[in-house]
Amino acid sequence: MTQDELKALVGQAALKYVVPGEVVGVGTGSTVNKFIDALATMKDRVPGAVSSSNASTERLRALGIRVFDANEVGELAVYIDGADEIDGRGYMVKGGGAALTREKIVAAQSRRFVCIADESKRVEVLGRFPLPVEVVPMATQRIVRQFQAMGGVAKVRLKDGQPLVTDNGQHILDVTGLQIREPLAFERDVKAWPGVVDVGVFAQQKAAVCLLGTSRGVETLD
Ligand code: ABF
Repeated sequence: MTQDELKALVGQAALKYVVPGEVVGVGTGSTVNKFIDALATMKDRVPGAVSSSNASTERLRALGIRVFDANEVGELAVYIDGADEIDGRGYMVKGGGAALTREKIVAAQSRRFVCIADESKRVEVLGRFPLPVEVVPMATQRIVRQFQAMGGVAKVRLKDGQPLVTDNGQHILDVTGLQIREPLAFERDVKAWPGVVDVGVFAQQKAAVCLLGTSRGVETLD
């Protein structure tokens, strides 16, 4: 099966975690787009969704699924989102789609985080994928130096030759050269650096369940 077919497989499989009658938390990325397309087949059975990005909001609305502001609803039953890397404990690197801050907010508002990914995202140790960090631009160089001090190389993510601006109006650093063996401590420490809006390590808000698309079918890690 192609990677796209594996993403569709897990996007469809995630439907069984959607609670009829409840608003759904929706992440960002190409795998989540497959879930959104699948969710449209049962849109009459849910009131709508809370979205983690403008991109997901546009796709949901285009398919006739109502999008609520996070402050309009209470706790969500489930949050469905992808990942760039996931280790054996359900800790993840996320943010390849530049939506990590809102993804973590919606994940925190949800009772159950269900991660959907193709098997290429499974790693032993987090860090091979460049770690996304959302930063306030004025703090960029200081944060670059802090990552340098731990052996990381941080680069501002560009779009059309200019710094990418997130949905929150901030910038993204992508950090290579890290091996994140203690995701909980790493997330806690980096999140505390002045100027860091959020870091793309999801350890506090890790997935309760991971649906992994493999050539043998969907593997459920929980
Ligand atoms: C999103 O899903 C991002 O945090 C993560 O980068 C992305 C994975 O994208 P894709 O499903 O397109 O591989 O949650």
